[in-house]
Amino acid sequence: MTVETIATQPFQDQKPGTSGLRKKVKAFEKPNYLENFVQCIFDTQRELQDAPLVVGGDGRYYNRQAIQIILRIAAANGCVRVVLGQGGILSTPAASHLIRMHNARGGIILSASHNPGGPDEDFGIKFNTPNGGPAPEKVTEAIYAATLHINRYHTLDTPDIDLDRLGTELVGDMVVDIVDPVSAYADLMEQLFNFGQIRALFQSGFRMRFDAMHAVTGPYAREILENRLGAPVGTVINGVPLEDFGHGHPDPNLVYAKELADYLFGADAPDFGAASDGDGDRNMVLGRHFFVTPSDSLAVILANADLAPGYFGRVSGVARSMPTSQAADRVAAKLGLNCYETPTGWKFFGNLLDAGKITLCGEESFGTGSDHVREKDGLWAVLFWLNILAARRQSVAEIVREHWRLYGRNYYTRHDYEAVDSDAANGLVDILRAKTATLPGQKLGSYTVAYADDFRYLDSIDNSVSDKQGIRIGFQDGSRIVYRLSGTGTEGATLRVYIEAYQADPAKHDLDTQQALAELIQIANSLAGIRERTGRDAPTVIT
Ligand code: VG1
Ligand code: CO
Repeated sequence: MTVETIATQPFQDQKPGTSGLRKKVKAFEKPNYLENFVQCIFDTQRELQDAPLVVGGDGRYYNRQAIQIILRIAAANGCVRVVLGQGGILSTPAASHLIRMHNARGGIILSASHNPGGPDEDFGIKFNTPNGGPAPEKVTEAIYAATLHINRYHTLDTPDIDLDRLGTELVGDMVVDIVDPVSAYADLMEQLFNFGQIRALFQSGFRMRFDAMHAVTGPYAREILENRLGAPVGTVINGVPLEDFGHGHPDPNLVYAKELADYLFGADAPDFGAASDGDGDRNMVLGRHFFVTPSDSLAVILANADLAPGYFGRVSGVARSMPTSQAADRVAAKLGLNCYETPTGWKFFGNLLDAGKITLCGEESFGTGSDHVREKDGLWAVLFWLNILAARRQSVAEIVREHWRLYGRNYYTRHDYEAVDSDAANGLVDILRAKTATLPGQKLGSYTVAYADDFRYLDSIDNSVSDKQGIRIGFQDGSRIVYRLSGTGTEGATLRVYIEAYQADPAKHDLDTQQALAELIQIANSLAGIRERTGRDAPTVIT
């Protein structure tokens, strides 16, 4: 088999963001765009040749074409074996699990996660390291540096392989093992949670709905919830993965998973509702007429971890991303567990998980996970909740309210301003950053600023430093306002404003969140001059 070496020109815009390189499909379809990036992965990660490489994606438009291109480049670069999900499909957590299970040297995951899919929408590619987690910044920076001066890539002149047939295919001399994307992952879940107890819960008449949003989790949820746990057929809705997610926005929040939210807040609401995103790593959890914020979900899971067999007596600590509410910190303090604050993005949890410093971790953006893989895991979180519900036999609302009585409530909201003019958004953050030095001690409304900075993270394991991770303004009573710009969008800029206040008094635990936080929201808007700078009167999405 002769390797072809093709001349190419660098692209200037291949810097990975919060979670890989995400662009419009049209950008990826440009000649050599994907090829360059993939070749740079091989140029910088030399060890990828020897052991298996795991490849799969969320099934969105361009997934199949991209996989054929990647397989040829992998073979031409001397990779000996690839483990590929059937049909080119792997949820992000399932890919992470396969990397670990096969002792792979890494993985390539194709997804733009919660961003819409289709010929005019988004695509993405991400490299994961042998621990199964998203590559840390030093790796993504090396790949990016290579993209800036690449002048050739290697490929083979071979026909496309059949991605749908389980078994072995050859691309040149490279073996491609096409595996069932679901079974190994479902087996792992069965080891972590008490499936017998959850089965009994369903038998008792407990009702739930899982909205797969026409994204990758459909087949996983059907196998686990309906086949292995005995939930009635039809529990999983929108369960067929589609290349454009049925024109939807596969982002499990109250705005984009409206069908599910309406059902859970309606007259015939079931006991439990959940949804996942495009690539299966996010989760939204709802009880009957009750929304659980992701920050609270992490805290409740931490407080109840002993109820799940895979976690009984072995939780060492927790980490949360900086903008995530401090609810989990309160549980960790009470239980005497380690607690870490990391920048936004799952890649920052990897070192802490690998070192055993933490067992559980989460982000306010509907991401929750543990050391079972090195990605956040949507279905895992849903199963953790089912395990808790099955063991405690209380409603979701009762469990969360009881949690607040015990630990206090961290009122929390995130306001997103999507597709804002990039210069305006950067200007807004620059001005805030400049203000931070003078803010401490100032009184804003009834709040006094305790500290203000641009978050800088020092990784306690490898001593790497990541700065400019978001403007934090902390008040004397523990309330916080955080501003940061999204690193996953593909159109203009997205400004995220995160607002949090702690309430210990149980008599004040049933307020509407936006009302409870009204004064802080006002302060956040005026301090940053959001209306004047972005021209927006209101956020695009409020969570
Ligand atoms: C967002 C979230 C972040 C998450 C990231 C990837 O990033 O805020 O918490 O880790 O998406 O999630 P940003 O930079 O847009 O705020 V996913 O489900 O895209 O892999
Ligand atoms: Co995702």
